[in-house]
Amino acid sequence: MRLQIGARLFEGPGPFLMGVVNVTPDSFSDGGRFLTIDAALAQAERLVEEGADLLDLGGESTRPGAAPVEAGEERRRVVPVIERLRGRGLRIPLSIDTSKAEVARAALEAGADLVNDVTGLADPALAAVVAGAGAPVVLMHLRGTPADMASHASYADLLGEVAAELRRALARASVAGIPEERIILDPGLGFAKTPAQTVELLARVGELRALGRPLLVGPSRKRFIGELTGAPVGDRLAGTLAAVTACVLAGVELIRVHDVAAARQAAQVALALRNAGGWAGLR
Ligand code: HH2
Repeated sequence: MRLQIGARLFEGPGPFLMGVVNVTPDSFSDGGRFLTIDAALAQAERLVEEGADLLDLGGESTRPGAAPVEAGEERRRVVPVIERLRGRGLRIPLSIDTSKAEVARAALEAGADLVNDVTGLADPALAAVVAGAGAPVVLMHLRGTPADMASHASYADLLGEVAAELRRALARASVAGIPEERIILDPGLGFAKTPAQTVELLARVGELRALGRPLLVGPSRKRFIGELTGAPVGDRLAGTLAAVTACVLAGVELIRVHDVAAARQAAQVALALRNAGGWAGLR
């Protein structure tokens, strides 16, 4: 891959690690918000020390059935974190995980470099913000919304349909004036996919490299790992590392994880295995 994201040129096959910073408080009080901002800042700095290549900040949970968050509230959660990270001189590229145009605009103005949209630009207003800012963007595969996506997990040809729908997302971006060179594609593990479909998608994710764009994959702590192992969400690191290994062997360029240090170690070993195997065809 070759893509400028903020101050950094991401060049070569990677893998590059995107560290997850969730700014999603249970409390909506101001006190809760400040506590959350401090926690998010601490988490961001920890992930940078662990070797994250970029950070993904999110102010709304996309878990199935999660309560939707108003744009104003989402903005108030993430913008101060971006401002304070930039205020501390942190130069690591920052991604904003949002599907809302208003949140993306405010985050980009505050210093975010990349928009991570789990809906793959379903909203033309968000596409216009991305195009206007000249920002790179992650287009993830999703059907429906995070609230109702489970009812859309029906495929006759899983890989073929995901690839076709990602191509449609690329077309939406093109119509909005976003050049293809700025786009990263993501198959959306667990989004409108059953655990079994998620496993198939992960096993065959290398086939999506035919779409010609860098791939981002987010396996971290997801439900398919729980279904396979019985492990609760707080105890899925080992399963996550197996999935990280699969991503690296498949040539995935960007991997979204909560546990950066552990993922880096797994990725280093997997990369050595990939290189020893004479992997061909990496961009
Ligand atoms: N997964 C989650 C959120 N955002 N973005 C991309 N591009 N790809 C993903 O796989 C992805 C994503 C869900 O993970 P998490 O951040 O742990 O959960 P939540 O959305 O509940 O904060």
